[in-house]
Amino acid sequence: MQNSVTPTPTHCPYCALQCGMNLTPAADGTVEVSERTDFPVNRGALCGKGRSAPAVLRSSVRLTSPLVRSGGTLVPASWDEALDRITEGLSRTRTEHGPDACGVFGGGGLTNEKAYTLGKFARVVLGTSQIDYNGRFCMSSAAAAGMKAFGLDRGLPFPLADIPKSGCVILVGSNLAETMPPSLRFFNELRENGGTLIVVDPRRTKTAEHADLHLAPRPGTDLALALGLLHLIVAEGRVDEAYVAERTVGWADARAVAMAHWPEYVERITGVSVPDLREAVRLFCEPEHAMVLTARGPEQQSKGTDTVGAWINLCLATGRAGRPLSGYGCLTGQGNGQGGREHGQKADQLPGYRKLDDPAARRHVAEVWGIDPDTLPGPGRSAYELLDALGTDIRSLLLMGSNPVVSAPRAAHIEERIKSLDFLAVCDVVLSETAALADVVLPVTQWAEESGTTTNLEGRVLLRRQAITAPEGVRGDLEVLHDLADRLGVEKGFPTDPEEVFEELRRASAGGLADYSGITYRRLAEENGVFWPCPAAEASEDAAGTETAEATPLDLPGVHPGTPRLFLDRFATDDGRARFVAAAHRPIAEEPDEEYPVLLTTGRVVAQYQSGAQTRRVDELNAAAPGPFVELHPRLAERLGAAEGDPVAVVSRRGRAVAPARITTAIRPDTVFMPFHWPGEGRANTLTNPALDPTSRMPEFKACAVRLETVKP
Ligand SMILES: Nc1nc2c(c(=O)[nH]1)N[C@H]1C(S)=C(S)[C@@H](COP(=O)(O)OP(=O)(O)OC[C@H]3O[C@@H](n4cnc5c(=O)[nH]c(N)nc54)[C@H](O)[C@@H]3O)O[C@H]1N2
Ligand SMILES: Nc1nc2c(c(=O)[nH]1)N[C@H]1C(S)=C(S)[C@@H](COP(=O)(O)OP(=O)(O)OC[C@H]3O[C@@H](n4cnc5c(=O)[nH]c(N)nc54)[C@H](O)[C@@H]3O)O[C@H]1N2
Ligand code: SF4
Ligand SMILES: [Mo]
Repeated sequence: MQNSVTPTPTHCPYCALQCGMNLTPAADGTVEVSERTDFPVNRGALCGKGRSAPAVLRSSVRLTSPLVRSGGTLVPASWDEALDRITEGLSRTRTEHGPDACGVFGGGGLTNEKAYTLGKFARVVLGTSQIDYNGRFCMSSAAAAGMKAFGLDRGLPFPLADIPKSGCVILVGSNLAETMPPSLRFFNELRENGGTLIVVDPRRTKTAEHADLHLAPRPGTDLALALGLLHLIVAEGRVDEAYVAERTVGWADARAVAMAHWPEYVERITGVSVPDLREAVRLFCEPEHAMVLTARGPEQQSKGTDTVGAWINLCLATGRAGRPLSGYGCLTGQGNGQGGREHGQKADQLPGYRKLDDPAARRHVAEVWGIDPDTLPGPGRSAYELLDALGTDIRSLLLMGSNPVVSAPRAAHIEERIKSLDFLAVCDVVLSETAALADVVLPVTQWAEESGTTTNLEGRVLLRRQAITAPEGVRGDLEVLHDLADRLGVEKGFPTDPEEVFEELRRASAGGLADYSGITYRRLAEENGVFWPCPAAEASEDAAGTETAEATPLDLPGVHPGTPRLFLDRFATDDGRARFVAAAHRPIAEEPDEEYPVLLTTGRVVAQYQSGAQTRRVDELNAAAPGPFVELHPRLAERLGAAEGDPVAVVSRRGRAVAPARITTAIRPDTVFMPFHWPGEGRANTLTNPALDPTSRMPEFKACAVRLETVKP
């Protein structure tokens, strides 16, 4: 902590870029953000959310006292009373219904230390298998596809700085000009260097405006699109046969599936013309290096895992994975979307990206935790399934770092499930829509008020440093978990110092896929982040077939430099080869019909973040993005009889939402788009379909059937 005028170098609380910034506390109690140019991801640039993040530190918008429900309303209470109430609530559920009736729900915004401790708390203190987190709604399909294809899942297998040196990048369903604005620079530099950018999005987004080629498929048809491109790659003789033979498995089956997807058939399914398909193949295949990057567009589908697999196939067939300046990557979303899924808050995982059903993994982690491996619960339900079981199988819930009343699919139903709980405790910095339903709300410290590590979309582990002192009345999440563990009879093993937690996490992750054992707070501070896997010196066998970093200040014998680039020698599978997937096109879970003839897709705008719990409390962001809207094509608007700004009702089988029309030719005429940042009447998730991907358990946020109605004033 620093109180002098020296700025503290730290990182933004929001998205997966984890932009570097400097914070300086001012005399009037506010905090000033200034440029931090030494961090290579953003080199000083910030988006409006990052610049205005200190506004959420003000006491006027945040919680500064615990709240407990009394006579139906939430009233301020002491920490002791609030913690006692949570202890009682959880203990009663456990006694009456067994440990699995206690649920825990986490978030990809939590630091590695918090995510790790939350997973340990669930399994060791509560003894429950019922823990999952909002990352399941985020990039879980890409994670599953990456594991299948490469044996390892890390957002990008290379630093962002490699992008300008590649020859072509296909961005599938990412609107990074709005969702990660400082990253646009890398794509503009790619084009300045003579490379090309292809954007695949049903809307001509701000990102698509920077593209050399924009393909606008019908939502939910990315799998067919990738198969059509692979078909042309084969038909035009562009397969790298030597690479396929040497470094992959499963080509014959993948090839057979692709050959059944003729360009004309794919055009009919996707709406992307055959000449555009051919042009995309030419741009992708001609340069020596090329990349495919996916984001939520193709991933948030009930076939997201196969869809991402089909895009990975394009890299494999053309020899563009595990080679310099080439490869497949997923643009993770939340500040710690990557690390949050590696250290044990996911239903089926233990720290270090270990599997909960692997006996060796259980033994290793149980030893670090000082428990008998037989007492470790098994895998639990996925996020939507967990929320759907609230009030029935799961009677009490501890929630940290998510606002599902706004962000879960089929949100009105989930809101009812939450209300039917016997007991709900929420730790948050603000009174979110979900916190407002709780029996106990605990006010916690925020990014600038505490230290901790996050892992950005490049797999770069970073140190966020405390820059200011938290206001009186709030406590850290780690302190909350420590105090609850203590009250629930586990006095040891829940330290409140993040560095102490990290030291334990290092040991727990040692030897796992996401090995952090060679990383220390000191290194993170000195090296501007370290890429995992980074085993401790004595175990520095190269797990992932990787190239190690350029010389660093700590490039000493016995110190592993970290792994900026993965798979250059071999993939992380047992035999070192990547796996093709062979999956044919299939429709979305809910195709439009006579009653619901239009497709709804959902996503983000630049000035709001997620459920909006934080950013809806910042005036300048609200001025830029004041509320929900329904984006629709002029032809659809005309048929409906709606003019710009008219309220439009969007109705699905799950419910009805109303928001003003925003009419634009930038969207397909068969599709409407709604951002999901707002609660209430305009809540997009009232409409969305919780159909789940069979592997990743990701809900289909990106496509469902709706009808539009005008609303009488
Ligand atoms: N401003 C802002 N930035 C954010 C966030 C935020 O809430 N606000 N959230 C952060 C998080 S957690 C995440 S996960 C990332 C998300 O980052 P992105 O994935 O870039 O965000 P989205 O807007 O959800 O989706 C991207 C695009 O997918 C398109 N799309 C819709 N359906 C389909 C489809 O079927 N196929 C294809 N190919 N595209 C489709 C949408 O039109 C949209 O433009 O952003 C991070 N950054
Ligand atoms: N329709 C539709 N729905 C979507 C999506 C979509 O594209 N379309 N995208 C999905 C995706 S990708 C995501 S990631 C989810 C995100 O949706 P949510 O999971 O709701 O994410 P946030 O709004 O970031 O919620 C984080 C909450 O935790 C609080 N918080 C922040 N930091 C901390 C902390 O350190 N400790 C504690 N205890 N609390 C903290 C914040 O104030 C906020 O209330 O939404 C999903 N929902
Ligand atoms: S792009 Fe992401 S990390 Fe960077 S300032 Fe904006 S929200 Fe923060
Ligand atoms: Mo996300």
